[in-house]
Amino acid sequence: MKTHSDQRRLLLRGALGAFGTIAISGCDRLSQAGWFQETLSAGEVLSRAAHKLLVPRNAMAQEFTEADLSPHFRSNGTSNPENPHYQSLAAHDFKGWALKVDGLVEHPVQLSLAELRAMPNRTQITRHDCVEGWSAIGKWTGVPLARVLEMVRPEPRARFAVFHCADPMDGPGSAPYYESLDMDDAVHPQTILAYALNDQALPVANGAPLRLRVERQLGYKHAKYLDRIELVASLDGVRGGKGGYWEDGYGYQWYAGI
Ligand SMILES: Nc1nc2c(c(=O)[nH]1)N[C@H]1C(S)=C(S)[C@@H](COP(=O)(O)O)O[C@H]1N2
Ligand SMILES: [Mo]
Repeated sequence: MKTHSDQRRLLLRGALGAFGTIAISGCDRLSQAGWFQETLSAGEVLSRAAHKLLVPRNAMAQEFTEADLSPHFRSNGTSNPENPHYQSLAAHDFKGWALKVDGLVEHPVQLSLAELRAMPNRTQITRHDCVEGWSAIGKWTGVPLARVLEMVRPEPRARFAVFHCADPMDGPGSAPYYESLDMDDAVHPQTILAYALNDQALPVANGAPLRLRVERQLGYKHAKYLDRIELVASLDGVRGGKGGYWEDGYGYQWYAGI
């Protein structure tokens, strides 16, 4: 009898075979097409296609119980943004802070923490997997991104949500962290803008006052210290064009499904 993971392996082999054939026969034409080289590498197209085939876009990430919680949810990457504006907001319990949501939307908004907390919320206990090789289980509470998108009414040509953060990555004044999702992942029920971790206000080390949780993707997709969500038609015009800080600078995969 085949186990679930055997079935997944067989499916994956089938998918790789099919895409492999297409990739090989179409290889020359593809490598001549400039857009192909500039947007996604062949490996990235393949892994995204295989991931979509194995995990339907509406599949839910596994959720856990309180008994599974990690005793301490560690911090990674920025743990305290080197940004004077952020520091003064933090010193006042983020009272003057607001999340901007704009770009290709009919109704741009700015939402305070109190407004976000008054919206419908979702709590989920999930496992965070960092590409550096550690995992932790945490309980997150926040507003489903889908609710915020309903409020701003994205234009039909909006295809990606870009998350702009408050932490400069190379010292004060440098370009801040950023990430992006396509609309399928943006409206997924477990994609939330979290303001609480383990029933406490989100700590600064984990992205206060608001951070993204996108549970079917790797840790670096979960943008902390959210400042602005911008809806765009294409990632080409955003910073390096690859959709995120690690993608632009270090060749990390944009989709990063787990
Ligand atoms: N703004 C911002 N978001 C970020 C990062 C960062 O450095 N800055 N690091 C990413 C990485 S690599 C991981 S693993 C998680 C870590 O989240 P944590 O600090 O809550 O553990 O945040 C992600 N989001
Ligand atoms: Mo990470």
